[in-house]
Amino acid sequence: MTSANAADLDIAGAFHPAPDQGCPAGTGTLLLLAPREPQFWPAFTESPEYRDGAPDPMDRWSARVIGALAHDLGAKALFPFGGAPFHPFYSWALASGRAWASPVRLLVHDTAGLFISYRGALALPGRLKIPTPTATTPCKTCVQKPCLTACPIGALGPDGYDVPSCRAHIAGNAGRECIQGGCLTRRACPISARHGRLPEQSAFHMRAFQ
Ligand code: B12
Ligand code: SF4
Ligand code: SF4
Repeated sequence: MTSANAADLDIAGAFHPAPDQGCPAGTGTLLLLAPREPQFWPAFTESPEYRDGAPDPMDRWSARVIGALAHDLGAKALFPFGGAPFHPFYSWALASGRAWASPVRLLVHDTAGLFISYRGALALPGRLKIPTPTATTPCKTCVQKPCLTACPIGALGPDGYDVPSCRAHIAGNAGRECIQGGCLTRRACPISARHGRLPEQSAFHMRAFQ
């Protein structure tokens, strides 16, 4: 969709939701939007939201840009942030057929790998023709599965995510590598590594998470 691309976003997945999939009533098609890399970060850092120094610049950028797209397309904009109850983005990602649960539970996406992060979604009233996803989970053929061992403290592993341990680690000196370049587990995935996300963008998210 060229209007998404013009906004430095990509359609990272789409599906025709069933009534029980948490979409607004009457949704015919749900489009999941993610940063278009590598141009997203330079474009975002030029935006008024990044420059005004107020809190949550990326969420405010997403609300403005995706809100405008929704207005132009007669769609409803939905966001992964904004407080509980959250829209079920993880489940929507699985429904798109372009993202899967990785061995560490984080989503792994066909082109973004473990770096997948959605900025929002568009709920359209009509049933758009969408390509049938052809990819299968890359984890099947990833022999070494580096995501399972990359976290130096084992906070992300086969048993899921130990959030307090991760937060404690990145608060100290030993966690500087995670803070400055992004989560080592997410970076270890060969698909993430090919994706083109800039380390500055990961550092921005890690500071927000911290
Ligand atoms: C709460 C939340 C967190 C919490 C708690 C997460 C936890 N305990 O696992 C905290 C703040 C810790 C967190 C951290 C991060 N999160 Co978060 N988070 C969310 C959020 C806002 C809500 C999740 C939720 O409750 N949904 C409602 C439930 C009912 O719906 P559902 O998501 O479909 O439910 C499924 C999942 O919960 C899943 N599930 C169950 N157990 C686990 C455990 C893990 C580890 C995961 C990933 C999923 C998962 O199973 C459910 C059924 O399918 C979602 C966005 C969203 N709206 O969903 C992002 C989301 C899951 N997070 C995301 C991201 C990017 C992150 C960070 C990487 C942010 C960052 N630093 O850049 C960090 C991780 C830190 C790191 N090591 O890098 C992405 C997904 C990334 C991925 N590849 O999987 C999402 C989808 C947001 C987005 N913008 O795309 N997050
Ligand atoms: S490192 Fe391999 S096993 Fe882990 S998420 Fe990436 S492709 Fe899947
Ligand atoms: S951010 Fe660092 S400590 Fe936290 S899960 Fe990732 S690699 Fe482990």
